[in-house]
Amino acid sequence: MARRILLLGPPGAGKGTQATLIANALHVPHISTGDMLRAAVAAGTDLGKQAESVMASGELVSDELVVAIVDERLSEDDAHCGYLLDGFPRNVAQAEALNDSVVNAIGTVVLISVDTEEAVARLMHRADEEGRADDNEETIRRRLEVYSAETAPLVDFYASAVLDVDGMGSVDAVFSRIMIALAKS
Ligand code: B4P
Repeated sequence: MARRILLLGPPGAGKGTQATLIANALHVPHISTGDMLRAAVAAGTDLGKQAESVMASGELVSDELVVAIVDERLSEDDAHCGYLLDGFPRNVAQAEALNDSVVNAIGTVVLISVDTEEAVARLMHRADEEGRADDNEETIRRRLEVYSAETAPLVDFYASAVLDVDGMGSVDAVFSRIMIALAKS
């Protein structure tokens, strides 16, 4: 059966980290809008030029742009047998657009919950390691505000499909919790 999974959680919850592990374990493509947007910025495409300053400020890139790249990605052959969406949808308008797309049946939503200060600490640590343009404290706090205002309402939007997983602790511990929750779902 096709597994269509969506990962939700604030910046720093470990979505990107866990998505890689889950996608490998379940043999489904990992589709990350953050990764696709960063690749577009690095390649200097028109999309990247439009997204770069928005991402650096911690705001959301326009729904129109993001929905278009996700629609295109979901129409590829490897997504027909399931996928793991990481970072999309980011607001109710994007969730409604996903409902209207051809491969719309989200089966399970994994919500990774962490304390705000833990999320900030993880992202500040990544800033030291990787130097991502949006990993400075001011932008991190703005991203967390945007999450609360725009993305957190998706927990109610998907209500009955949501598995709430504790994201505190080691990467391995969180991964085990997610796999146990998915196996029971
Ligand atoms: P994303 O790339 O989605 O970034 P993020 O939410 O900040 O989380 P990320 O997945 O990278 O980090 P994670 O929590 O795994 O988005 C970046 C920007 O792109 C957005 O601000 C927005 O501008 C734009 N964007 C993306 N999607 C969009 C959309 N749909 N619509 C509009 N705009 C969009 O990990 C963080 C750090 O924690 C890592 O360093 C990791 O190593 C560490 N970590 C993870 N798990 C840990 C653990 N258990 N213990 C310790 N450290 C851990």
